[in-house]
Amino acid sequence: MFAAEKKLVSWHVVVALASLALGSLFGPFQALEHMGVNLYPALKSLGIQSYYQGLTLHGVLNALVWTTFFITGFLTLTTVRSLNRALANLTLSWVGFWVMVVGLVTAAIPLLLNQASVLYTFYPPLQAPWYYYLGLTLFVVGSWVCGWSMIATFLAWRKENKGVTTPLLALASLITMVLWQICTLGIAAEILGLIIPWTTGLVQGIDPQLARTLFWFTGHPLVYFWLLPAYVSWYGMIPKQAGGKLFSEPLARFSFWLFLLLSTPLGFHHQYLDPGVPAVWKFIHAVLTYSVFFPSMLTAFNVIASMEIGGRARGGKGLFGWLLKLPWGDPSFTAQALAMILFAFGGAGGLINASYDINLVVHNTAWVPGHFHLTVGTAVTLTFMGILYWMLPYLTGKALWGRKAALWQAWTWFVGMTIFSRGMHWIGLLGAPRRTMLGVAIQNYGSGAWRVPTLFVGIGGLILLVSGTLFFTVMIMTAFFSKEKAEVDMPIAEAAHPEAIPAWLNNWQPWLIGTIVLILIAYGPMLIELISQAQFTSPGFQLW
Ligand code: HAS
Repeated sequence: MFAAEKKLVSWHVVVALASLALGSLFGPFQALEHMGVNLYPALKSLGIQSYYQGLTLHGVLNALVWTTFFITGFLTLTTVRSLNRALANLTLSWVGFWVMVVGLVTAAIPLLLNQASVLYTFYPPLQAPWYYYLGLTLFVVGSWVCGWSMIATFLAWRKENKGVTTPLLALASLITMVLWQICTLGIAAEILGLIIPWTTGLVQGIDPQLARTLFWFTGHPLVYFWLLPAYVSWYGMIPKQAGGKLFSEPLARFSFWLFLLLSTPLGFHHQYLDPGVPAVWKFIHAVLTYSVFFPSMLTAFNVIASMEIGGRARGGKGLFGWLLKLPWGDPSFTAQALAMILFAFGGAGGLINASYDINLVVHNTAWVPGHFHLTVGTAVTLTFMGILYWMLPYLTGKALWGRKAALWQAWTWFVGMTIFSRGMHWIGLLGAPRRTMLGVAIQNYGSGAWRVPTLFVGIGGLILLVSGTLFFTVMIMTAFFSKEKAEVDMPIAEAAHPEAIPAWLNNWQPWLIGTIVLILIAYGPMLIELISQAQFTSPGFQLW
């Protein structure tokens, strides 16, 4: 069933994994550098000229490419499988895929030539060649097209199924893609309206404040574009994998709608220290940031309750006995459960970042990468790895090779990331800047207090290298060398209380209107002011 869609999604997975393989390779180099062992000079013969080129490749390939290719593939699969309907226009999905690939190749050339070492946030006035930004644009447009194909499929299904409630997996997947379509308008405006005219010489300068604001219009909801596919699995699949049922389906739907409503209008929490944004707007976005914390708390409650149902159905007794009965021998479940545990810490760190005054202590320090390695680096990436432990057999029809190795992989990622991010948070609190060669700083300034946390960073990075190697070994062995056949289906969870879903949780209109109105309120006046006062004066800089 869905053979054509499986082929399409397999190609998404191939590109995603190739990006993760190359991108994550730089992680241990960075971690070792922080520990005082700088191996970057040895990479020069391979064409990697500096720490910053490596860091840009690490950020772009992991945070942007691995995630987006995986997500567009995975959500296509969850949509068709849960609607039980083939894609309405398979060609459109292939077009989306190839536009993404062309965009990736176009952007990869200047990256590999060390012409675009502008880090993954590409803040002006750092400047890369215009075709780097063109590549990024094509990449995003390709992902839009993949989303349009999902929406077209949903509309065709809706015509054939009038009045039927949309299945949870499809609804959650579509909400995620719609969120993406809305939020990427920010970087589309930044790149097409400011950066490309500036890099092609049509205008002489750029306004960095306006560019940053447009970037974070997309940059914050981007993190929910990464997170929500993990939530699709935590709500829609993990209850079944745990042997139970989804505790509350209406609550799950409510959480996804809240993410659509609240993810975008809070980007100023990344700009608390930007002088060009008045304090009142920062305050409004701080309040909204605390409101987007709420659907994650609903998720924590609902997902843990669902796992408890599973643990008890498997014979677990007492207050916590059910925890031991969960399927800890299943690498797909274990990877995702461990991802959730570390997300609780990453989320708590997010609340610290979100606080206007405490942010002054952590902003632009190593604390921030400590935070996002627990969130996108673990909650998201380890969940996607866990998903692949059932999805690769589902796509290839081959049994997972090396279940034990996969289990070791999940645990080593958990342990490695715990140690690594502990070190990063710690050294950040000691004032170590992010995106900086700390080994050099330690040698020059001899800061003794940084010694132990940087050791944590290096050791954590090495454990993650072991984990990454195990992961790719399992993937390659399963795809190419597994002899055993396997009939695997997508694990779709049932609702524990299959009560009727209230109409307001199945209706796009009020949520879409609410989303647009809230964005206009939270961004409109400030964008008008920034645009009307824009100074296109800053030249481009190439500091590497
Ligand atoms: Fe963040 C910076 C605030 C979530 C990613 N964030 C970043 C950056 C990235 C990032 C990449 O307010 C750096 C950007 C850059 O390069 O400059 N973040 C938050 C807040 C949340 C949050 C309030 N972030 C995420 C997620 C990310 C992510 C998710 C990626 C996927 N973040 C900030 C702020 C900054 C920031 C500021 C700017 C800092 C600065 O100064 O630059 C919240 O959404 C978090 C809510 C989540 C929770 C956790 C709920 C727990 C769950 C699991 C429960 C299950 C359990 C398992 C415990 C409160 C759902 C039980 C297990 C069993 C076995 C039973």
